[in-house]
Amino acid sequence: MSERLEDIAARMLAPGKGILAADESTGTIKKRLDSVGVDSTADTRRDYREMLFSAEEAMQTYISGVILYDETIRQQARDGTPLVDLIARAGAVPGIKVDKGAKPLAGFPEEKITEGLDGLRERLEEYHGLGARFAKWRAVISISEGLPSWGAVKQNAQVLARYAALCQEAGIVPIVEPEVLMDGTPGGHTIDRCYDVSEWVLKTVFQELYDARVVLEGMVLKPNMVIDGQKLRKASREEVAEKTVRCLKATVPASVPGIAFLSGGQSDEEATAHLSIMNAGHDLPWTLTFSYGRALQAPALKAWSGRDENVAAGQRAFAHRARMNALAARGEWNADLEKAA
Ligand code: 5MM
Repeated sequence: MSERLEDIAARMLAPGKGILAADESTGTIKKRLDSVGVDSTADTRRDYREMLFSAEEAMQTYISGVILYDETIRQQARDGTPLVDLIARAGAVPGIKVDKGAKPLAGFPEEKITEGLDGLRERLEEYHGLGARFAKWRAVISISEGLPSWGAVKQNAQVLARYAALCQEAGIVPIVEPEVLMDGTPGGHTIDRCYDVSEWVLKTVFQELYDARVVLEGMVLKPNMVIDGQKLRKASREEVAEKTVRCLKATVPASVPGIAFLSGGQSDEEATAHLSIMNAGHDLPWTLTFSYGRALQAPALKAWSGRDENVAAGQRAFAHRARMNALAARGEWNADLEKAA
């Protein structure tokens, strides 16, 4: 019998752990590898991800799940072990990105819609067979003068809901990721503008999830934090935490078991600090944790830089960031821990 969605979600939201987003598509991982002078090939992408997934301390102690890309879920470590098995052996849940990226939305210049619903039922069945027990779909909403439009918000929410319903049918927990981008507006936008758009998007998403009969107890939400544009950063860490919690309480039903944030381009330490303040200072109806890509991987990527002799250093850097974020998931992080390390 398949594991219940609620039980998979509980494993993904294990106390004091969080999710590693390692689902960069081929174009994005190329940019990441380029940044440390490594050619992006199937082998180097495998080596990099093998370095992360075989990091015992990080994976066993702080990571509850890993989001993979289609190529990675089919790859093997150098010794022939499927990468999915490395993840499962560490006690983490393997997951898969199933969207096919954000494409221009017809009729809505400058806005995007995430594609990938065609054939999704069959792909989910295959991914389940390959070991995935959760999936991820990212919708992208950009803020600028007069945008987003209602049409773009609504259509992205509808697609997220169709995806989530198909996942649950396949015994796969959907991570629902409506990302309001931090850097949409060229001149930057305020935190209050981010609040308004995030609230609107989340309200719409939960209405569509209800209409699509998605079981909220069997999903995980992956939202942005409520934060001002990167170039305009004025809000204090406390303000970001307070406004994010307020926005989520206004929009996310308590039957959702957990919320795992994206980092969205925040610095490693900012992403950790914000999460910790939210968990320390608030009474929350859901688990609040991380599902970071860049904010978990950046130091590890740099320390590794494509060299076999740096694998241990890369794994140490990954373990450090994972530990800091795991402490934040308990509300127990403080800046001195960074310095001490
Ligand atoms: C890991 O990056 C994911 C997207 O990759 P593509 O743009 O190549 O499809 C991304 O969806 C990621 O899972 C989330 O945005 C969280 O990552 P960050 O870096 O924002 O924490």
